[in-house]
Amino acid sequence: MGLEVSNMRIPTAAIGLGILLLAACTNPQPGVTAQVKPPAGSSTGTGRVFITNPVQSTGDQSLTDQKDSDAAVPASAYYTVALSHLDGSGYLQGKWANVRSETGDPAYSPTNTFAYTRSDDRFEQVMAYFWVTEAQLYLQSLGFGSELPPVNMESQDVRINQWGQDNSYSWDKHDVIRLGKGGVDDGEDGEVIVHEYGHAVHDAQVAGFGASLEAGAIGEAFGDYLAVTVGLAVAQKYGVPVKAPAACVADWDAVSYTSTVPHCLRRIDKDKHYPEDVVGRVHADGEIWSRALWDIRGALGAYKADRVIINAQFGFAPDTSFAAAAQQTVNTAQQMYGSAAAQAVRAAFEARGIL
Ligand SMILES: [Ca+2]
Ligand SMILES: [Ca+2]
Ligand SMILES: [Ca+2]
Ligand SMILES: [Ca+2]
Ligand SMILES: [Zn+2]
Repeated sequence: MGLEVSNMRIPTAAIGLGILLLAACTNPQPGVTAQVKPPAGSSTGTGRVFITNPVQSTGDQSLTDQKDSDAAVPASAYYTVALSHLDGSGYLQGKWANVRSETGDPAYSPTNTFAYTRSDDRFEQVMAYFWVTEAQLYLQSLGFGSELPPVNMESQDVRINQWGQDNSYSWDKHDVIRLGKGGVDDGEDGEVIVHEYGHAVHDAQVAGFGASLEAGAIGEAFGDYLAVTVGLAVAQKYGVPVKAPAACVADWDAVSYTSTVPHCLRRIDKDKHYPEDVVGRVHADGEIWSRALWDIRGALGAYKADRVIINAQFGFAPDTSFAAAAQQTVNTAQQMYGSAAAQAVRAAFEARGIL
């Protein structure tokens, strides 16, 4: 199901105005608010979030949006977490994420305490800050930025806006993740946020990545895979149960669009095979590639698999084919972990008909 508008462009004037207005309302006058800012150097705080989303953590597939009402989601779906790497301004800006919203007030706390419920637009801002930061920290835990080259190791801009449809997308030309509010607000599902972060990762690794249908499908597939692998790592870190199939992507965002259970926007464990299951749409065709990534994870374990998968992406051409990208991934596995790992990666792509 293709619910993202990729390649969308916004009139530059509108962007400029939006940024001006945002700048006006999120940058307090020096001296006016200085006394209520967090103490200098206060980079940590707390936030209230979903992990990864309410359907996955409660196992209740009957949850629905109910027009963004607090009553639609039980209190047990909220988790209080540590927020890290804040810049001390009192806003949700920091070393790895820079969140601005075009709806509602910008979340601000002189004590870096950000506890909101879902009907408050500031809740999605906290979600965006938390999940983008966690995604970058996960990449760093794999060695990217130390032993391996950095991957999108910068304060990623995120914008939340009120567009009518479900239209989250990563706008590579301006390096900004946009989260829409169609159906369930996109920012209420950690897997939607990390999926978009996956596009930012590709954009950071290979300029202009996604210039062919198969490259576009790889982009969607990797976003789905990253959403799952980061989501599972964070759930484990905070002791949050996973009560939906692990391979189900965006369980909560999907409730507005799917009628069968479990609600999944897409899955990364489908049995699609190349080339007969190709339909010419990036999200659907991506399910061929993401299944291969899922199988690599099954064979090598999350840590090795994710290091290989992401490290290989540095060598993908912007308009790569499935076959070329698969071969690059096999070669990377060979380089990093030797023949047995390379053979396991090859087997995963062979099972999809890609190699
Ligand atoms: Ca909301
Ligand atoms: Ca970026
Ligand atoms: Ca949505
Ligand atoms: Ca999920
Ligand atoms: Zn996408």
